[in-house]
Amino acid sequence: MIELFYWPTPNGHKITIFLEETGLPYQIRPINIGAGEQFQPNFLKIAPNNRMPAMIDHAPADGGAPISIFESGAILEYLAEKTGKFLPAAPREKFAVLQWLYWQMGGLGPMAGQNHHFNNYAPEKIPYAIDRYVKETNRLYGVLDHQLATTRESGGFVAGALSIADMAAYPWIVPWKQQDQNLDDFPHLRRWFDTIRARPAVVRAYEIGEEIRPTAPMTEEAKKILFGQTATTTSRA
Ligand SMILES: N[C@@H](CCC(=O)N[C@@H](CS)C(=O)NCC(=O)O)C(=O)O
Repeated sequence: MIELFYWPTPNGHKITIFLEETGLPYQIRPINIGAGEQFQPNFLKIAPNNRMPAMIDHAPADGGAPISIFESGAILEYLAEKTGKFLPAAPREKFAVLQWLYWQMGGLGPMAGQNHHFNNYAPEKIPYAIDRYVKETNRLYGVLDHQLATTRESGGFVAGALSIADMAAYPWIVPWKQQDQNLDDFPHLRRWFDTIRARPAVVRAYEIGEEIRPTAPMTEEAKKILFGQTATTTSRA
């Protein structure tokens, strides 16, 4: 059984998509990041970066003690190896996937995240910051669109066949309007996006998110918890 510490955000959706795609049994432990639950001492023990998602595998393959993991990329890689799904074992094919997984972790996720912040949450509209992250998001969409054009004949997903690289990238394209992008400018990305969105496992993953998501918009209190954290925020928790 996988215990998943989760909140319905793009990084959270990555893992529920994987779990729904594979049918691996799991139980969600909601971590309400707007209420500061990411600072609970028990959570920090497994997720020292005070970010979700995180997970505990209570039945690891080696039969030993439970394994806990934080960082969505590491979780996807672990679960893919555990199940033998969505990450080929042969080095050539494996790294064709992993390079795009790390591209998402180091590029698309952080840049689109700053885009969301300055476009939607920052108390002042700072044109330079908005422009910088809207443009960088746009560049990354172009990179992905080009890659999807090149894999068209070999499966049509990021690395050819559907993989954890797709599951990492897709949730960060879902808010494309919020990111001030136009999916219709990227025909291959649009095709890929529509294909993934229609998958029953992806539909289920987002339904699960909707059941947990608060209906009210982010409160000022939640913004105080989420933005402006420093080193002392975690050490005081
Ligand atoms: N690189 C991390 C990022 C995780 C992350 O940023 N999670 C956000 C929600 S998407 C979070 O838990 N935020 C809580 C906070 O800012 O205190 C991953 O991919 O797992």
